[in-house]
Amino acid sequence: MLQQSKISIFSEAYSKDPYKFFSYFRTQEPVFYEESIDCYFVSNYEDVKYVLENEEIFTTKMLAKRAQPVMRDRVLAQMTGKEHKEKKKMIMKGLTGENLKRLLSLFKQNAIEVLNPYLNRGKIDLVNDFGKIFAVQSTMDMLGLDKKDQEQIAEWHKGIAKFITSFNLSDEEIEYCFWCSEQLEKYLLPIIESKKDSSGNDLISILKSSEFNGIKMTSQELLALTLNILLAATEPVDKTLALLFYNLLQNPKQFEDVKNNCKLLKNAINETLRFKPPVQFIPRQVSREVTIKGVLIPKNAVIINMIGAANRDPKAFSNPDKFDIYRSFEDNKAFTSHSQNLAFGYGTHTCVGASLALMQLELVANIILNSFKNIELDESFSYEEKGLYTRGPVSLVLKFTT
Ligand code: 2IO
Repeated sequence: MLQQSKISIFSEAYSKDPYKFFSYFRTQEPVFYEESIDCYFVSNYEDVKYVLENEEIFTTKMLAKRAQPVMRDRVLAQMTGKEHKEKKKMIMKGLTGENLKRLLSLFKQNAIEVLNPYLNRGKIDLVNDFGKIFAVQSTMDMLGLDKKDQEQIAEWHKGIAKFITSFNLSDEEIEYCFWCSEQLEKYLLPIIESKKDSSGNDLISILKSSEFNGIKMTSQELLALTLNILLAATEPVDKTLALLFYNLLQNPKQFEDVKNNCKLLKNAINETLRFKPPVQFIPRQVSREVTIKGVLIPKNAVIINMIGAANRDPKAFSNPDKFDIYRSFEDNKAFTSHSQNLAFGYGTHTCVGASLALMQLELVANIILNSFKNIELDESFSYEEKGLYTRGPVSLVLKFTT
């Protein structure tokens, strides 16, 4: 049996600050086995990239267990070949051209509406007063759902996110996640069924009116893709936004530069995603025995790519533990499937929403920078991050003038 790592990713120390263990993992235990969850962890940039690039050896088959039970059918990342290509195109249709314009104007409305009541208070928690609410509202607009149900959707979304982004859940917790997934199914199926073909430009309507191999998707398939988008478009938003502002506040010179030149926001967002990726783990399953850094990984084993650690690898980024928005000029493929920064993955299964995420974050950051002046962390606030699989600030209380 393989030796367990000397440091447990389930320890309190790791959960408090995973970043301080990354260099140890990369150099001392570049591939380690975690027995309690029967997974191999990979942390070097070159290895993570190699895994993500080779989809024949490193498949997404483990999603049948890790995602499908709460997604109710296959998600996009489980698909391969022509099916994956075509269905990805269908989703992209809802996120580009005229549909993109419409989405960005809806995002803008949502952002302004949620921020407005805080303007004369001079204080806002960017995570809990803004980010989480904005994320759910914007995703619901994308899917063409009625925002009157946003609190309900937010609650059920938490349950499915918990299932996919946790290890070692208790039976009761799993039952609760399944319950959330069932509630979402009960809520969404009638909506999916009632949407008329080619009547709308929301994602559910677009997917419903599309065909693959001349055949329409079943309601169950549409449900899974809807839940996939609900999760992927909601979960990382508040985290990335709060990390962006926190990183900039910690680096006043760079913050000044961004305020004086909003074109630098793209770099700041890319660097935020490199420095502290909100999605820390990307799993894969090996289709045959393979050896990485001398460690034999048996057929069918599950590998967890440590994105945070790979993005801090000095072999890929100079001075990696420094937040530096100017390094992003070197990443000329940022927000594409061949980005240097691995926060959105790499290759075939790179996040479909990457470029939309960039535009959404730019839009929100611009609104905040234009409406809030003299932004500072509130004195009473103490910074804390939470999460192993997805990770971000618990809250971010900002003081400002208008
Ligand atoms: C169901 C984990 C927030 C995705 C999964 C296969 C989701 C898939 C991801 C990201 C982010 C979420 N995996 N988005 O890592 O669609």
